[in-house]
Amino acid sequence: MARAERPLYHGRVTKWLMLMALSAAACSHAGGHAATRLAEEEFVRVPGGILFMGAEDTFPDELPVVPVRVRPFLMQRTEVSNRQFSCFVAATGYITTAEKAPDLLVLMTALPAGSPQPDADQLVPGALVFRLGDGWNWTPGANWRQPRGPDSSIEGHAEDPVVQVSWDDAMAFARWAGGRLPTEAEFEWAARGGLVQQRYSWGAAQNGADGHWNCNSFQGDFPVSDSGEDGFRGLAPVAQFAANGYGLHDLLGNIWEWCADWYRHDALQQLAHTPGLAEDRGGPLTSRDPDEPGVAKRVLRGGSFLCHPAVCHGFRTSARMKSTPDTGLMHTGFRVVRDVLRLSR
Ligand SMILES: [Ca+2]
Repeated sequence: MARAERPLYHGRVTKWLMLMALSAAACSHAGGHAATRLAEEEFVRVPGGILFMGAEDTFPDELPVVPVRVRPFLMQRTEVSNRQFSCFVAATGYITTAEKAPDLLVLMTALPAGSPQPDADQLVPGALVFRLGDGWNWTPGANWRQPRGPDSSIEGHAEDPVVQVSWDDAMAFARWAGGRLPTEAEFEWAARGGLVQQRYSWGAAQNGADGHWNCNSFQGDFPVSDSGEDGFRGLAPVAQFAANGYGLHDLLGNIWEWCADWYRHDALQQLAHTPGLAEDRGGPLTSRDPDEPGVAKRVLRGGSFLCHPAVCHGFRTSARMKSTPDTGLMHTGFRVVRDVLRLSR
């Protein structure tokens, strides 16, 4: 299977700070400043256990299946929404990666040796936008407020997941919200929803007995036409599909979600060589992607509204994706986890 939706260029930047209109009122409904952060009710407790990570019948980077101990943690029920991200920006004045012009020196340092220098017209704020029939294109002016470019807006989409956010942006939000990004093992464990070695959060079959779709993915003729048989052409607001066994929505489908870990193609092989039972320690210490050697990438999980079962089939519990930490994409966001506080004896 080809990974047709994986873009080849690395997202970034913007110079316009336009503090937009999801107002302070939407952020202060529960009181003062502290209440603008994610409330406890946003989270569910995910129990610890032994995750059989990976799958035997798919991409090589999901091999081998390896047992990993995952500790209990708290996970946000849904993806971070535009409303929640707006509160963060209003409280902090944070400017996302896609809103800043790329620094040429930083960019060239991140690219493999010998890479050509980008044209000057590419060194402007922007991010990657997908259009049916046209694929992925670097789009100046695309950012979380204008996810499909300057002519788009999130007005009326407060409960859509925030997108066009880089790994760095996601980390900044998570710290502000008193949490962190999930490890890759935590994400997979959570996505499995208490089921063991099932392809999807809801079981082995992609669709329900009546043919209904269980998450927001892509139906139709990819990448030309999206028939929207699952009820959504493009992005869906959070929690439009049933929660999994842990009470978590949309870990599969809708958007790819950033994880804390560096991406390595052989991460599961490394875990398999661990003496005794492997513990989730937050992934590899370094990144390696044979598709683009020398480019450090973070893990993405969960698949998106652009995942077609016959193309990338990313909306599987074991499916792995990768991108550079500065990348913004219109199908990529995140959610926050928190540690379970344990009382010492
Ligand atoms: Ca869809």
